[in-house]
Amino acid sequence: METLSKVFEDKYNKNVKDCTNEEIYHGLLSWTKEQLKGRGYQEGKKKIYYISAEFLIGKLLSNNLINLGVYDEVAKYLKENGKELSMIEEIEPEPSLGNGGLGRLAACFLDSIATLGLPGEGIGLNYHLGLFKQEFKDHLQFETPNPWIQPESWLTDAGVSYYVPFKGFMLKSTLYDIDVAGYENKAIKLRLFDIDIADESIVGEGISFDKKDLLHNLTLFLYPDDSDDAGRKLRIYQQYFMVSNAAQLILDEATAKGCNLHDLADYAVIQINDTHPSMVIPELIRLLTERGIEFEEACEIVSHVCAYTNHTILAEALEKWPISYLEEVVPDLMPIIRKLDERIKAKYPQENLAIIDKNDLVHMAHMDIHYGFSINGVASLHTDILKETELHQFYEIYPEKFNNKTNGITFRRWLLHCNHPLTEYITSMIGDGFRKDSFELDKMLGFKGNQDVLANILKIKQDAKKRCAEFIKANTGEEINTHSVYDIQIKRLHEYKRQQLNALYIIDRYLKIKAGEKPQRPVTFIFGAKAAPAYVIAKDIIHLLLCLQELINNDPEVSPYMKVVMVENYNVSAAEKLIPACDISEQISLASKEASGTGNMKFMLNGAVTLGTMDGANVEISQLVGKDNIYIFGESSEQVIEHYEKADYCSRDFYEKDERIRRAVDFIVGNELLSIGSEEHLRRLHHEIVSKDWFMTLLDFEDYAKVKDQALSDYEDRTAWAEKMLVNIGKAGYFSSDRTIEEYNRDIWHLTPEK
Ligand code: 26V
Repeated sequence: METLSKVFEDKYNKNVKDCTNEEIYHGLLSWTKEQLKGRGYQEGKKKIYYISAEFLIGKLLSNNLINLGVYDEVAKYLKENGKELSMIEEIEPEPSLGNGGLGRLAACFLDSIATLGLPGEGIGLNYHLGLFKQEFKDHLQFETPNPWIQPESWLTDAGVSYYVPFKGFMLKSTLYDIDVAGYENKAIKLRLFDIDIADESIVGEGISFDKKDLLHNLTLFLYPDDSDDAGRKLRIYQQYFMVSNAAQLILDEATAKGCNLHDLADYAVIQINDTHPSMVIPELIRLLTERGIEFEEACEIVSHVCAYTNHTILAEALEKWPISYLEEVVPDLMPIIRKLDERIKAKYPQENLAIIDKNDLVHMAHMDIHYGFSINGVASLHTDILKETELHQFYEIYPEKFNNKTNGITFRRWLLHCNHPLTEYITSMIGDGFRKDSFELDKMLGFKGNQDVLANILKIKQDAKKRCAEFIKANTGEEINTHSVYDIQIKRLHEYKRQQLNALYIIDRYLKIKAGEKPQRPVTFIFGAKAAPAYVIAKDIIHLLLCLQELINNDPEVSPYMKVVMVENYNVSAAEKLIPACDISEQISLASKEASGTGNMKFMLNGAVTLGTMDGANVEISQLVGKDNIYIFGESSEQVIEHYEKADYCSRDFYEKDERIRRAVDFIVGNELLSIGSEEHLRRLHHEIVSKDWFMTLLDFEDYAKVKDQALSDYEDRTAWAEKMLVNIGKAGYFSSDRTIEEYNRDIWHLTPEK
């Protein structure tokens, strides 16, 4: 720790004992950056370029210290000097470069690529204000900017820039790198492109800004509000800026290593993370032809370099851009996209295979599938649905391109970093081999029935719940009972994820308590979620949750038995505090709609039991843990898909026929909530549920309530419950992103790992 002491001497002319926490954070930041550089980077002839509009990396200090193998040493050194590393972690601002699962997955993948010693890099954009910061006022969500870049940060100017051609003007880029350390291995780089003249001062009220002022706004926000044309066009500007820079960088790096462009596939493989980077395909073809390669050969080369991952089957999330937009924003690409489309139409005249459809919409995913060599889904059920339903017509012509890569999470962040007590306990039981080989967690299963072990696991959970209660108090002001069951649903707010189903259960329970039915143990229902700024119903659901929080927590008759808390500005740092404390993990999407989910895996790894539908990776979790260690409810994906095909689901039938459902739904517009909340929001939500309910909440309500009651009653047998926790932890090894990345490399990338 001598070099670290010296940093404080040199930087502040002080002993670490006399430094403020801010000074220690900045000292640690520059010291850690040096350590990372000293490690060196994974190198190799062929590289994976993971291009993504989102990298939800979370705070980096602790994670870097863990991966560098110096966390304990640094913590001890600080402690000896009267400082607490956990307090210093609080100083770091969280980069908010993602929305949810897709961005967090990209971050977990970088950790695993580095850990496995694969040459690679992530490529994205350096959004100055990231995703918005969420604030609650009058039980409503408000959005404000989240500036996270400080003068000293994890970003390093790479000294690289390119010109990106738009219609009538060029934009010059600057590249910033963030080092991502492998666990006890070298680092790789996350490369974030930026414009030089991004100007935060153009942001007005909330997160409003002039969407047409591209010279100043291009890299300000992630996913600016796309409810209007200017917003949608801005997204295309951002996407093209990202992929044009990426393509130029990739060609430069390859040629520097001796590539003659004809053999590009020996130097580069590109993973297209959802369709946001899909324009990299025509852009690479454009650049290759500019550098003297014939169009036909350029298509062939690119088709051996690009692979596409699909992350959703929701129609509204599958990008289709009008030709007129692309003509306006990226005129150099449109002739290429037309040619790509004509080649396909000549061979496959069916309308549903076309890149450009009869309404002049460009289907980005179709371009990826025709001109990429691999297409994968993110959980086994999701890939089956792609093959059999959503993309069936493509599966018929390209069966060999389709493959599954079930998502995973990095155990460095989601166990070692966020849950030190559990990590230490597991290590004391089975050694530390699981840190490199996650399947070793399996050894935990040998302790089934061991009363001491089960008691210790319960104690660790109880301590985590105490720490979590402090976080909740600080975040929401609410006091929660640490002996209550912690039932947690944290994820983006979306109708298909069905936070509203959870809310209806809460209302039903409230009504029972009011009617004198007192439950045996209190439950705390914990939520965290951001709604897209233009997503009206999602914001109405937040309003309902916040009104329920106010009503229930302040009712002395009810609050001893249940509380509701909605964490403000849910993000990675909040997740790290909530997940270790969870008893029941809510994974209740309408079957077939959640491609995978990754929160489900984080909860399981930390000893929570899943309450979920047979959707996404829940299916694989249930196969692994067995039916005694998971709570499954609701209709199957086949049944749901059939309801959609036959259009035979009618929520009003359920509302009219079922008294219990009707009472819960009508409570949304009853006097209790109307006296707290806004009539407009509550009435709109009520109407949505009764007359639309696109995601079939009422269909699954009865079974959900029944199975949830069962879980709560089973919780009372503490030993039996601890055994469920043990099995969940022991079986979580499969969900390490190291396993996922090994599979990507084995089946798609074919890179040679460095030792
Ligand atoms: C995007 C949008 C944007 C426009 C408004 C509606 C909407 C709805 C959904 C999405 C999702 C985009 C893709 C995505 O984030 N998928 C998530 O990817 C995770 C990682 O694979 C996976 O675990 C989640 O199940 C999946 O939802």
